[in-house]
Amino acid sequence: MSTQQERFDQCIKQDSFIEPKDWMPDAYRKTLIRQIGQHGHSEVVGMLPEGNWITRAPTLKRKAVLLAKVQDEAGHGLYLYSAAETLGADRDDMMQKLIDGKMKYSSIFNYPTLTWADVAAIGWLVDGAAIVNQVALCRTSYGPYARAMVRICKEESFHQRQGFEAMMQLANGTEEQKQMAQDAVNRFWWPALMMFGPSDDNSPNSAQSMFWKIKLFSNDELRQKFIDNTVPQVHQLGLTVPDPKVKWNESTQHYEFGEINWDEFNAVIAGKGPCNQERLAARRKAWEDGQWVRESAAVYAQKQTAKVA
Ligand code: FAQ
Repeated sequence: MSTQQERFDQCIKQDSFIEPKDWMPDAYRKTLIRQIGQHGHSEVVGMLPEGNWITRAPTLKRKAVLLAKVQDEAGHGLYLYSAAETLGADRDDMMQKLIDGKMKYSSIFNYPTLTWADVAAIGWLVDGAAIVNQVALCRTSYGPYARAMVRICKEESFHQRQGFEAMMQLANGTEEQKQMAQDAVNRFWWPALMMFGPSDDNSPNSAQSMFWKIKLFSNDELRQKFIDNTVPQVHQLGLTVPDPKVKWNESTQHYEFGEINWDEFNAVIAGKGPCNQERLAARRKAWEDGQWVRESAAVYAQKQTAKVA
């Protein structure tokens, strides 16, 4: 075994961070670019379902909060693309792969936001699920990814609270508002559980990613943690979980739950979800419309560099 490989293995064993200039196996680099790139794309595509409601938010306060949240997601995308660049990834190439459907983004953003309650449900459930996954990633083995996660988690935590608070208002409102809240939970509950990825026995990347400590917990472990956190919150809101099998198990100290529809998950990640085409068309348009901005920025940067020289 090469000295470089030994040093890398030692670093992973001792829970030290791998930094951009450190030697790393090609497959480790490739796995990180895949995961961080997909994560960045999820943040950016994730702006679309909620962005859909900015002009229709019910009050000025809700509009201001939603604008701030959507801007935060754009910022998260930028930190993550920057982290991927430290591994040698090219941002334009990642964008091209996204709009060509060659790079994934989170399945959850292929569902529509039909009512205002869906925006509340995304803040509460989707950001809630993202936090469970991302708190663990604050200790992932690649330094720039772990550090990006610390800031992202702080912001996601505000997102989750505003979503819960918006949901609470609906759940305690008129009968119609409560119905709207329940309908949003019914539609977003299962897709939120799918965010954690396939079950452990069907997750091809998990074993290697856990060996390298890119992932510190398995997909099923994190999903269970989310369910344990969230079922009591649903009850606190006076709503119901759309799963008749949800039941507290005293001996395991966890909630039991029903079977996830993996056919639906597989269809969504294969591009056949309700909004896949719409999401990619929106990103493609934004990328094309922004071309002149990128070109102008590059010319400006060149001129500034020439001035300094
Ligand atoms: N959607 O072997 P595994 C957010 C793919 S951020 C789509 O288990 P892995 C913030 C997976 O890529 C949400 N594809 O894979 C926000 C792989 O395909 P590949 C995003 C999925 O990587 C809130 C294949 O299935 N968070 O929401 C999904 O070890 C509100 C086999 O799966 C992250 O990306 C899925 N749900 O584990 C923004 C967190 N699940 O690449 C706006 C970082 C799996 O081999 C508004 N990522 N796949 O072709 C991770 O932790 C991991 O990548 C997992 C998947 C856990 C997502």
